[in-house]
Amino acid sequence: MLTPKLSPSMMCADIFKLQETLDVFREQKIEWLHMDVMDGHFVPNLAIGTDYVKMLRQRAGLPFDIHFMVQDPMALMPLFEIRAGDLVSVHAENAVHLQRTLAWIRARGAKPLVALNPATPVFVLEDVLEDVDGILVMTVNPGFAGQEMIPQSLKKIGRLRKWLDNAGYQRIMIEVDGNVSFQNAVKMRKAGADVFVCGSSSVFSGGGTLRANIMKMRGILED
Ligand code: S6P
Ligand code: MG
Repeated sequence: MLTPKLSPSMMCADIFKLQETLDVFREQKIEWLHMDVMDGHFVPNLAIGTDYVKMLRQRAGLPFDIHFMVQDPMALMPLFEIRAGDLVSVHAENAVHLQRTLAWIRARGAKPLVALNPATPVFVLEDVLEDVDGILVMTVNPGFAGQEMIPQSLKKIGRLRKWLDNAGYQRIMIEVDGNVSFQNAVKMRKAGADVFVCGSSSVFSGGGTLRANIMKMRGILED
C-alpha cells in the first residue's frame, strides 16, 4: 500500500485567510493543493479560474492537484501553468481522445490521472493504465462541496485497488474526492485509497483549527 497523502480542496478554503492557510499547509507538509476547475457545462457550477490559480502559484510553494471538470480539457489546460510534480485529472466520461490528453499532461512533467464519476465503471480504464499515475474516484457527483458520500463508492475503491494490484499496477494511486470526512477517510483507506481530498467535511470543517484537523487526518490515516 502507498503512503497516505493529503490534498486539501482550495474551493473550501476561506479566501480571507489564505496566507495563514498556506503557512499551515507548508508547515504540515501537505502533499498537494486540490484545485477544482469547473466550466458550468461538464458540471452545473463554476469554480477556480486561471488568475486565482496563478496567484496561488506565486504564494503556495507546494505542488498542485488540478481536477478538470470541464467539457474540453484540451482547450482549457494550456491556460493553467501545469508544472512537474503536479497531479492533473481529466474525466473519462467526455474524453474522446483520452490517451492523447494523458500523454500531453505527462509531457509537461506532471502526473496524469483519470477521474471517474460515481456511475462510470472502472473497466473504461483498461487501455490507459500504462498512461496514468493515478485514478481519481469521485465519491460524490462532481460540482459541489458539502455533499454526502455515495455509499457504494467504497466497494468501487476496493474493486479498483484489487484489479490494479492483480494486474501489476501497485504504483497507480487511488485518489478519493467527495465527503472525505474523518469517518469516511478510514473506510476509504481500508478499501485502498492513497490520496485524500480534504474539504468542508474534514480539514476545513468548523470542528477544530486547520492545523489540528490536518494532524487528526494524518493520525487517522497512519493508524
Ligand atoms: C466536487 C469537487 C471536490 C470538492 C470537495 C469538497 O465536485 O471535485 O473536490 O471540492 O469534495 O470537499 P467536501 O468535504 O465538501 O466534499
Ligand atoms: Mg475535486
